[in-house]
Amino acid sequence: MERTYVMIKPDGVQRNLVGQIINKFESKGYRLASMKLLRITEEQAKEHYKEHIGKPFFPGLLEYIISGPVVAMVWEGKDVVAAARQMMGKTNPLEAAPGTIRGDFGLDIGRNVIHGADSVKSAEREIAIYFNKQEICSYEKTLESWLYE
Ligand code: DAT
Ligand code: MG
Repeated sequence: MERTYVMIKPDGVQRNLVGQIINKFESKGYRLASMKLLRITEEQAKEHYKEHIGKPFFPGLLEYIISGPVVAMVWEGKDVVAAARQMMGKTNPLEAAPGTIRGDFGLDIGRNVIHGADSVKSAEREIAIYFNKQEICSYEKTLESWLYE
């Protein structure tokens, strides 16, 4: 069973999209393993987006991501890393397919509502930036026999 890191960005929180976004992951069948609302620090943001340090959009990205609270989540389930990326849609909301989160809720690449880890390795690294081990809940749900063959 895979685990991924998903984060509703400050614009998603401000625009009251938290419930709708969580609903998509829940109703798809993924299991919430942890969640919190937090204002991330500059240090966390730099660690999270370290691959983008030095790029022209980095200062704007940093300012945006620390500009208000985010909802940090850990979701578990079959192929959840790739599935979450598909559910989010392409990075630029104008290129994201209708029906995806960015496709339905966004307009601008610098206000694209949601983050999702791009690999199992990134997910592990990002989860460790925002959660400690005791905050990750391991449990089973009885309906899982109706989700998985
Ligand atoms: P993703 O969030 O789809 O993994 P990414 O890792 O390439 O995309 O970039 C991280 C974030 O940085 C992205 O969600 C929005 C911002 N970003 C990326 N490329 C950008 C660009 N060309 N102009 C402005 N912001 C950009
Ligand atoms: Mg990325």
